[in-house]
Amino acid sequence: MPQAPADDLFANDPAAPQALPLGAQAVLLRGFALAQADALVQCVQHIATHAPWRHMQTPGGQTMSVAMTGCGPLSWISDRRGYRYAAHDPLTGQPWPAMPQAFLQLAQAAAQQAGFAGFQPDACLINRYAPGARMSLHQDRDERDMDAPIVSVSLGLPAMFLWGGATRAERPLRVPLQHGDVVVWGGVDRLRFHGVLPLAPGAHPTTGDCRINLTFRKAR
Ligand code: MD3
Ligand code: FE
Repeated sequence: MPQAPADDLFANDPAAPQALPLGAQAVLLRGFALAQADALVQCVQHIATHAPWRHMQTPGGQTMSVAMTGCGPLSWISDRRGYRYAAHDPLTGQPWPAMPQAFLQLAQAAAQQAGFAGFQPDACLINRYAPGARMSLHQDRDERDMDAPIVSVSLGLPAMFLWGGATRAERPLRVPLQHGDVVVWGGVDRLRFHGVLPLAPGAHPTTGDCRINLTFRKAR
């Protein structure tokens, strides 16, 4: 048997930690959530029984292709009146479901790993991409505390992420995101433009025919 070179020893080990810098204060933690992924998806399904998936309207009157729900004290909503964080789900009139311990622990562990100790998210927006769903280039600037990072967890089908610059004009890099990947970005990278290309169809053992993305934020 030919011997694998020493630097390839972990090439096929899904548990091998890999931190890929995307910017001065943005890092992709490949597979960071893999061990918890099934449990996270079960939590998402439970959350969606209380706060159903919905396609929000933009202030311009477009219907978003991504279905959303959320949990935590706050979650992000959009309608014809604008974007904002809200304590209640406008569909049910109820408070958002509580943030599961497993969500909070993972978000805090990832933030710490990326150099943002003490991250206390108060909002988790949950995005569901069916084939063809996309997110056009935007900045996340509805949070009051721009010093806190955002932690993103990718589950299920892979997606091509667009990692842009400080202005819309900068041509974005393409970053493939896979099941279990976690991205943390803050500081000087906090206001970068970003988006997601239309999801390709496929089948994933954990999520079936979709991609789910969790984003943890400090909104207030
Ligand atoms: C990866 N969501 O909800 S995750 C959003 O995949 C949002 O659903 C996207 O943008 C999603 O506001 C993106 C967050 C993210 C942001 C910047 C990145 C992931 C990144 C930069 C490089 C790689
Ligand atoms: Fe975003």
